Amino acid sequence: MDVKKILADVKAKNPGQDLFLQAVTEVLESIEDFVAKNPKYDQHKIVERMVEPDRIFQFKVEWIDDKGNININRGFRVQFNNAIGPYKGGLRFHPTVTLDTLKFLGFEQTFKNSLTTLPMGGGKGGSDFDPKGKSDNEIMRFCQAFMTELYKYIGPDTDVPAGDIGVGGREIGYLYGMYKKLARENTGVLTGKGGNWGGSILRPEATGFGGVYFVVNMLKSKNLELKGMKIALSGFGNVAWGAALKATELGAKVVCISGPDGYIYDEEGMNAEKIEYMLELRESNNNVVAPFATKFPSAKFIAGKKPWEAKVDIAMPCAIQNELDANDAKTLIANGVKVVCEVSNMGCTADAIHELQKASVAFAPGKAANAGGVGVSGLEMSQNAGHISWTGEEVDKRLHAMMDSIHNNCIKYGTEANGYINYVKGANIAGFIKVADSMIELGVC
Ligand code: 2IT
Repeated sequence: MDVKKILADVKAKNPGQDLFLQAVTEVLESIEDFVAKNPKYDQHKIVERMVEPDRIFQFKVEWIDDKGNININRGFRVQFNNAIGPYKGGLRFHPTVTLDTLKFLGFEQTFKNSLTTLPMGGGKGGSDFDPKGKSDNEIMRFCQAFMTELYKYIGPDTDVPAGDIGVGGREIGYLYGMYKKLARENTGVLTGKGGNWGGSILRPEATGFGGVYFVVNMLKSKNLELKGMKIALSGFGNVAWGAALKATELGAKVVCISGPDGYIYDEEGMNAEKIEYMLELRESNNNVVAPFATKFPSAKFIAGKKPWEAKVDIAMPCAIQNELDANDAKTLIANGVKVVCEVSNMGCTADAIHELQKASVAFAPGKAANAGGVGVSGLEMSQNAGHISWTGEEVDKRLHAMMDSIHNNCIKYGTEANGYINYVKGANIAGFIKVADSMIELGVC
C-alpha cells in the first residue's frame, strides 16, 4: 500500500475536507506495516475501497420557527461501509456540521463498529441545524421535517441512525414518531429510543460508562486503579454525564466539566446532585456551563479556558473533535497526567496524540473508548429484532464484555517492542481486519 499516494488521492478528490483527511491519515499511517505484511489486502485494493463511502444523501430541510419565519437547513446521511452489517451511526445536529464532518465520523464509525464485536457497518448523518436557543416545538418541527426526507434511506436492516451531539432522547422521540407515521411500522430503525417505546436500558449511559470501563482497563495494564484518581472531563452533555456518573460511582473524583463558554473546576468533585444538574443544563438549550458555579459554591467557573490546564491524573475529552491540541497535551504531561482517553470522536489533534505518545502517556482513541455507545445501540437492535427487553444487569454485562474485548484487541495489535500500548494502532488494525476480510469474502461489488 502506498500511503502517500492514497492520501494524495483522498486529498485531491475531497478538497477542503480536512477532518476526513485527518481521520483517514491516522488510520492509514497506523495500519501501513500490517497491510504490507499481508499482501491480500493490496491485491484486493481494500484500503482504496475503504476510503470511499458507499453513498451519500444530501437534502434540504425547510421548517417554520415560532415567529413564523421560514428556515432552511441541510440534512445528510453518509452510508460509509456495510461489509459487516447494516449502516449504523449517529445523527449530529450542530451549526459546524458539513459533509466533511460526517464523512470523518462515518469513516471512524466503520472501524469502531467493527471493534464492538457486533455486526454493524458504518454510517453517520446530521444537519447544520443549531439547537441552541430553540424551543421544544421548534426542535420537534425540525426533527419531523428532517425525517420526512431521511426515512427514504433508512430501515432496521438497512441503516439505523442514533443520536450524537445535539440529538438525545427528546430528538430521537420526535424523529421516531415521524418515521413510524411515514413508514407505517414500529421497528428498530433508530436506537437511543425511550424505554417505553423500544429503547434499551442503559443506552443513555452507555458511551460514558463504556469509556470509564475502558479507562479502568488502561489503568489496570499500568497496575493502577481508578479509585482516588482526579479526572477532567470536557463537555456537559450525554457523554460527559455518563462518564461522570460511573467514574464517581467507582470512587474517582471528577473535578472538571466544560462548555463552549469555559470550564468548571470543583475541588470537591461530582456527586449525585451535581451530575443530575448536568442534565438540566443540557435541557435548557443554552449551551453554557457557567450556571453550574452559581448553583454549587464549591465550583469555580473559569471563563474562556479549557479544562486541560487543571492538574489531573486522567483527561477524558467528551465534547467534540480536535478539542485537545498539542499545547494542551504538553500542559497535561507537565502536570503528570497518566491516561488520556478520548470519549468524543477524534477529540485530540494529530499533534496532541503525537506529544502524548512521545511522552509514553497511555492514550486511547475515541473509536476504541467510546464504542460502548454504539455497542449498546447494537444491543438495542437485537432486543428490537427479538421483541424482547433485557435487564440493566444483562446489558451492563455485555457492555463490559465489549469494552474488555476492545482493550484486549488493542493490546494484541498495538503493543510495541518496549511494552508501550499504542491504542491507536491496536484499534485501527483490529477494526480494519474484520471489515477488510469481509470485503474480500463478499467480492468486488
Ligand atoms: O459516535 C457514535 O458512536 C455515536 N454517536 C453513537 C452511534 C450509535 O449508532 O449509537
